[in-house]
Parts: sequence; C-alpha cells; structure tokens
Amino acid sequence: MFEESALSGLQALPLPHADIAYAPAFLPPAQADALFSALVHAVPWQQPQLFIHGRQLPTPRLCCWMGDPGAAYRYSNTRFMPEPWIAPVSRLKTAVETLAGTVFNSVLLNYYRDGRDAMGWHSDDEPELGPNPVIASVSLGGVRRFLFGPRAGGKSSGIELAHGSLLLMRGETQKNYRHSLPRTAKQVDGRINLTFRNIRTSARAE
Ligand SMILES: [Mn+2]
Repeated sequence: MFEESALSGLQALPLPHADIAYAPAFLPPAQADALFSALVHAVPWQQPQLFIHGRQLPTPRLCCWMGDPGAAYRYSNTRFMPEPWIAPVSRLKTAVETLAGTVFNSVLLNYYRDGRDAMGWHSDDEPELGPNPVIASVSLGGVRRFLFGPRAGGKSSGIELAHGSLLLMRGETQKNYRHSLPRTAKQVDGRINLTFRNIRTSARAE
C-alpha cells in the first residue's frame, strides 16, 4: 500500500489529490515513552468550552496552543494565544523540521485521555495557514484510528497512527480532504498528538 523512501522512512499514502506521508517509527520507542510522560505533566493543558447550536459543551479532549509570540490561532471560534515553547516540544520541533524540510512557528497539542475523547471532521484550512500548508503531526501513546474523508464525497480511508509516528500533510491535502479522530469503545491508552504548523502572522485578519 505504501511507497517507501529508504532515506527518511517516509511512506506515501496513496490518496488521490493529496500529499500525505507517514513515518511510523519517527521516534525510537524509549524516546516516545519519555516524551509522552514529560508532556502529560509539563504542558499547561486546557479544556475550552465549545458552542454548538447554542449549547455550551467542554471540548472532548485537552489542548494547548504553543508557539512563537504573535502566532495566534483561531479554532472553533476561539482565539488561542500561544503558550511559550517548553524544551521537549522545542527539541521535537527541530527534529520534525529536519524531516519535513520546512520551519514551523507553532504547534497545537491535543491530549485524548481515553476512547471517549475525539476530534470531529474538519480541515486545517484556516486562512492563517495560507494555501497548501505543511502540517506535521506527531503521535504519542495509545494507537487511534485517524480518518481522511474526501470533501467531494465518497469513502473515507483510515490509518492507525503509531506511538512515535509522524504524519505529514502537504499540498492540496487540506483542500481536498477532511480528517477526524473518531471515538472508540475499545480500551485505549491516552494519546497525545502534536500538529506543527506555520502561522502567517502578517496575514491575520484583525
Ligand atoms: Mn486537524
């Protein structure tokens, strides 16, 4: 199913009109374990309220927006001011930038505490990200199924994101696909996901 580049361990996901690559063993297991534990304790996790059809509900996951000063980000009608970088995330950013061949100024961290925590269908297509953004997603902890659904309609495709893996979404991926992390009734360990992004601070509409 995959086309592998021996140099980077990156495998291309064969979805049409997308550019998605996956490195299942981006971080060695011991390093991924240590990073997961460090982040659970060191990240200033928040649980914002969501407003859906006039109802106020807690977001079904913990999150934190971290980045350079000024890399503010709007998501689900909430403006996130970035928390300052912490050392383990800053080091991970450097490793991700090397593999991705680009730079990032911010990261959205999500902590899915158990199978009830989830993320609904969306694209990372906020104007601050610019056209065809590069989004680099590192997964730590419990393995969850991540879905891509074509925006034009049709069957969705799933990938099990491994502990210590890296998923790169580039090109027209956000334009042509939505993604989600569905709830599961299975017993699953907590999962932390870090999606590195580059926010165009000059293009902010404020
Ligand atoms: Mn997303």
